[in-house]
Amino acid sequence: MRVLVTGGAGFIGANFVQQTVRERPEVRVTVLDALTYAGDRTSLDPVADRVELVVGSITDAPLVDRLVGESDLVVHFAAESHNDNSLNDPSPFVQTNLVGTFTLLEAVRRHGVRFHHISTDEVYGDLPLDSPERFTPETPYNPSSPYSSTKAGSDLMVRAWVRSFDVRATISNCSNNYGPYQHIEKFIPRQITNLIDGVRPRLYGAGLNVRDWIHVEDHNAAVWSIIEKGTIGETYLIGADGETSNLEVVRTLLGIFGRDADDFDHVTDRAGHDLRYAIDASRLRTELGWSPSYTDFREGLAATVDWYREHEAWWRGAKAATEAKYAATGQ
Ligand code: NAD
Ligand code: TDX
Repeated sequence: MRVLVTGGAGFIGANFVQQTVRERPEVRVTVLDALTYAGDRTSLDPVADRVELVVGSITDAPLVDRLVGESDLVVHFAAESHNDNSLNDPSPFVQTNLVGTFTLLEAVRRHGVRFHHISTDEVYGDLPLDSPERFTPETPYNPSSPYSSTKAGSDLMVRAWVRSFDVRATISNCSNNYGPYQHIEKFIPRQITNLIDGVRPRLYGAGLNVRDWIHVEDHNAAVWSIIEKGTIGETYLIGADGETSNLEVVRTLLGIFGRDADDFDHVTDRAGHDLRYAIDASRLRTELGWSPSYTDFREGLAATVDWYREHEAWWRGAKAATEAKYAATGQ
């Protein structure tokens, strides 16, 4: 089986490629990645001899057409993925998330290739802090940020291409991922690398916003379940019942580093900051038989801290520029 993985040098994509090569010797992987600031070819080093990396953009129609034509399956991770960046400059989000997904859809339509689209729970907007409500596949779309609105648009295109052109596609909307190889602009690795540097973690606003954390390997195992057992045209929500406030995450990290529980700073809140995400993943669990392996968040976080301690060479080069960008917005 020949699989084209877009965004395979990014956080979730690189984990997907490594897991796939480890667990599925019958799969031949080609990665298409533009190597933006968020992509890193060294994230594929452990499997470099088993993977072909093509450096290019998913908006490059002739390149995409050729690579899709040589594949049996496309797994589409490539995106501009950071909400804060989308508030500073939405234009690359429109290009990659909307135009790039359109370019891929047209190619899979032409070649009749199976497509799996990776998306986010943020397309559903947010939930109140103090409610038992969770997102389901029937929750109406209501995105808040330029990032989530472009992801929502890309999901809707996939649905339309399934209905109008019989494209064989599935969609998954996952909650917040954590684990190795996550860019240090994101919440958890930013705080871990701050703590390694002896800098206090930074919480947006009061820190009461809730995210539904899932380990990246559990996300990717769910993606394979959907590819192998999912129904064409369906949307699957992926989550591991990991609801935790940002304040609790920071306090857990402080505990792992042996620091005082109040050793953090509150900084300027994010504009339009979504309050709470929570996923009802029962379709995935009951229909496809998936369940997460990482069920102890503190243990998963501690392993992630170890990974960043042991892989300083992987993240150190981006630290100063990432923090300079945050300093400019008071965060
Ligand atoms: P990331 O930013 O770490 O990686 C994105 C990758 O896409 C990078 O390697 C980058 O170089 C590549 N890329 C960007 N623009 C490209 C283009 N035009 N052409 C080709 N490659 C391009 O992102 P991530 O956190 O790994 O997210 C991967 C996917 O998962 C995204 O679609 C995101 O919306 C979705 N998602 C992420 C999370 C999360 O918590 N990180 C949760 C749910 C869904
Ligand atoms: O320094 C910080 N302090 C802080 O309090 C940063 C960087 C973030 N935060 C807060 C904002 C959010 O409430 O932490 C929470 C998580 O922030 P991010 O890591 O930026 O993630 P989020 O905005 O929730 O989006 C993530 O999950 C869904 C991914 O980046 C998206 O790609 C995915 O779709």
